[in-house]
Amino acid sequence: MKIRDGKVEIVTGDITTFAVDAIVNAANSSLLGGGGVDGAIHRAAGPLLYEACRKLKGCATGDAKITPGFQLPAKYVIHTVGPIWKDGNRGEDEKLASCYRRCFEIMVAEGLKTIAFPAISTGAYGFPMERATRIALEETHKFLETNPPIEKIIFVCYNDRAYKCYIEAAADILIK
Ligand code: AR6
Repeated sequence: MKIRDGKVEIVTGDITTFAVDAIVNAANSSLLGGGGVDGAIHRAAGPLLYEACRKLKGCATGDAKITPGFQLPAKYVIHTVGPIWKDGNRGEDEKLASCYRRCFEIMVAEGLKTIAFPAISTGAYGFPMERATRIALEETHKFLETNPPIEKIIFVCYNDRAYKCYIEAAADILIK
């Protein structure tokens, strides 16, 4: 589904197959790989991604760091570290919002035009999908209000439940 004159797209699929300027990785603070989307990205990018990540010396929760995409169709990977969900009262919302803001900041700083996000923190880290999608789209809305020089923000949903959550949140937040 395309929203905001095509600037935002919500799709289902595997993020490792997207030929965009940058795909976002839902990493952990070591940046040395793991399961889920992180594992899939490292497998598809090849061993040079691990070497590049090693040089970054980790990443704080809510922050993001960029590497090349190596064998991926995407030119770059922006690695961000989402919060681990506890009970919603430990700053999880703000930390997740910060992940999106930092990815957008890096995107603009590097002159990137197209980006694809997975649903950060909603797998192994246990962040409730509906709440996470609202945060993702609220930050996207705020970012687009600044008229950034970008072409496309894609939300890649791994299953139909995630897709439904994004579409419902988009109806409230992006289609006003
Ligand atoms: N494309 C798009 N989305 C995907 C893909 C894919 N190929 N694979 C999974 N997802 P997760 P987290 C979705 O667990 O919760 C790792 O071990 C998945 O359905 O990958 O931020 C890291 O190293 C879910 O909705 O990331 C960390 O230790 C979303 O991506 C930890 O997991 C995020 O799930 C990070 O946990």
